Amino acid sequence: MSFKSSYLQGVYNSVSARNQGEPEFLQAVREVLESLEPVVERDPHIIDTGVIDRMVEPERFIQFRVSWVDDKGKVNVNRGFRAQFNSALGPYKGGCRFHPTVNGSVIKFLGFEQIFKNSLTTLPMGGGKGGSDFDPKGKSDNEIMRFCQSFMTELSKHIGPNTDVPAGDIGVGAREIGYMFGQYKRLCNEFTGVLTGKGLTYGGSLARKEATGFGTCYFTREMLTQMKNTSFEGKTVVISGSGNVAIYAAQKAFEFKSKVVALSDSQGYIYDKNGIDLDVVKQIKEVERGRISEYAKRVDGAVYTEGCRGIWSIPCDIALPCATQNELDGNDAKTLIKNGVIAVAEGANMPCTPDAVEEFLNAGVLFGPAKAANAGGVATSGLEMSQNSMRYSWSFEEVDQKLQGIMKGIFDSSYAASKKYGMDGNLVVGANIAGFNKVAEAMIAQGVAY
Ligand code: NDP
Ligand code: 2IT
Repeated sequence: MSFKSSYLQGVYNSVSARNQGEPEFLQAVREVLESLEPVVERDPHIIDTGVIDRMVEPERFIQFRVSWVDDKGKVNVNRGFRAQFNSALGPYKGGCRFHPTVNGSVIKFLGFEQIFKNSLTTLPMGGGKGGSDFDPKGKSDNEIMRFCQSFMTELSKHIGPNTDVPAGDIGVGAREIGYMFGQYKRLCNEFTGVLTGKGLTYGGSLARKEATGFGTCYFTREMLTQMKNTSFEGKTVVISGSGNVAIYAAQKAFEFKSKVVALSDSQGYIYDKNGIDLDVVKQIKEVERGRISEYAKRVDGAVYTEGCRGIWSIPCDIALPCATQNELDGNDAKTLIKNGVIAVAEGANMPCTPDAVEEFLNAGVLFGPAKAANAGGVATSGLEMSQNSMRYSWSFEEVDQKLQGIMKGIFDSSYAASKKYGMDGNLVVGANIAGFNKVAEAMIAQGVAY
């Protein structure tokens, strides 16, 4: 599809020429540029400021070797990345992903989306992302520790509490953050809030672990009440993934009196018509670091099916994709619509393909895009930074209250922007424009320096 604006077409052409072989990054850029059509139309002056041309190019992109020794004494080499995408609103902020599929394209798509997501939170955070193609699966604790230490040995040269503050993402949770924090402290001789998602004994924030999943449900609640005059109560919910985001989205969905009947991992999915028993899931995933297939062995009546995509064939009212990018395509969307889905919110980053998003919007399904719907995680990371700066910590309830306020604010500003720009109820366009406007204003105010 081509752009209406020849200027935006030119920006996209230049990004695709410069970033060949990077399909995820181009997908993320295309979606934002498409959303900016009404902005450029209304305010052509934005073209002369060059903000859009500048925004699609990372301020800095760091790639480095991470070598580490496994338990057998063998030397392994992985690749580490950090995309420091945009610092207009604050220090670069965004997670680190450890997964074998990580490459420059994946890190750039995530870093690019993070700019707008962080802007939507209203907290002072720029956008960044990092990670490695290291596969934590099947590694011993000591191997994880040695890898994290080697990764941080290089990363420490590029980050700092006022420069760039990484956090977790796929394959990076409290254990990995702990090892990275320890290594940063050792190298820099500084106990600072240089990472978020830290353990509660050394500067972590209460409710950070729960925040992304809870936030996705808070956002979905706003869509349901404000756009369809309904609620979670009595609804059937399907959630993909069974990691940090999926587990706490499921917990909040249960608290909101809906029934979560399915979860997945990269190999398959479980269906439990009685409603998933989250204590069993937490034991398997958080304590044993096992596979979701174990659930069906432990819970009567639960069924495990190989192949993660089949999860979208389960009839539901609300679908929350919380695993990974492009996990739900146009055909999956058609199946969900046929089965009567009323709301979809992206707990993961870019889990729905462009075809799927189009299907949902055309069918009038409420659709919460990732930048808005999963911003609760990074928002609470922002709250962790605030607490670290104050050398103080808030109670779980205080953090959760602030998170709820932020998620409602993100919904309100996205919905308002969708109306203002003539795309009433299209929260993809609304979130992109609301996020963009603040960053653009800050970049223009700061001049053309990079
Ligand atoms: P976790 O590592 O805790 O869990 C990831 C889950 O997704 C696992 O169930 C994993 O299954 C599954 N998964 C990973 N890769 C694939 C794949 N290629 N195909 C199918 N399933 C896959 O990560 P999180 O829960 O933290 O992250 C999930 C998503 O949410 C990601 O898109 C992340 O970017 C996004 N996100 C995370 C935030 C956070 O605070 N953690 C904040 C905002 C967004 P398996 O175990 O088999 O690999
Ligand atoms: O995608 C994301 O927003 C995250 N992985 C969380 C980033 C953060 O800094 O908490």
